[in-house]
Amino acid sequence: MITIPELPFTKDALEPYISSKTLDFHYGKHHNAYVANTNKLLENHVLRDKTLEEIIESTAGDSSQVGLFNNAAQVWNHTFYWNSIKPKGGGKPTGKVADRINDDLGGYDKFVEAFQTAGAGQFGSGWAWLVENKDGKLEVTKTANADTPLAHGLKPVLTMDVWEHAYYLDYQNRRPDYMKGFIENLINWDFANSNI
Ligand code: MN3
Repeated sequence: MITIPELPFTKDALEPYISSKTLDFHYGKHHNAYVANTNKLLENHVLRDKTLEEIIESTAGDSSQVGLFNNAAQVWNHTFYWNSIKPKGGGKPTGKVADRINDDLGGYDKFVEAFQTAGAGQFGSGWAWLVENKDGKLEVTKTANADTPLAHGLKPVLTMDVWEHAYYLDYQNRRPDYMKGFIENLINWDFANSNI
């Protein structure tokens, strides 16, 4: 049985960058539906007692388990996304993630450029990520639809949802404006630091 974690902030805490109305739908409807669908697909399933991470890793790349993978990965990605943001976040990082961004990505401005390019360049639905790659270096990447770095042996550090449901009520088609608000005002660098 998979459960939906509580949001780590109140629904109006991210305004004006993400509205409470968006969170009503994004958390209350979309994330919730992925949880309900995952539980339905797990009924009588051999993986029903496994953790969410184990379910994702076991079903990745298995064409007979696409529905379970997609829903389980979306549950995980969304929980990671809520933790990736906070009220009065964003701007330049501090701590070890700042040092690692300097060493591995060439500095904060390069990170912003790469993260924006990943988010804008994801055609259709998907996610932009800061991950730690197999060589232990930070890297910016993107995934399509429900796909997640967990399925590729990469360690997620931070994510930005670029599905239209993440921003359409607030920004309509202006994905770059949503990304700007996200990067400058919402990124939870404390969470990123806790992941490396
Ligand atoms: Mn979403």
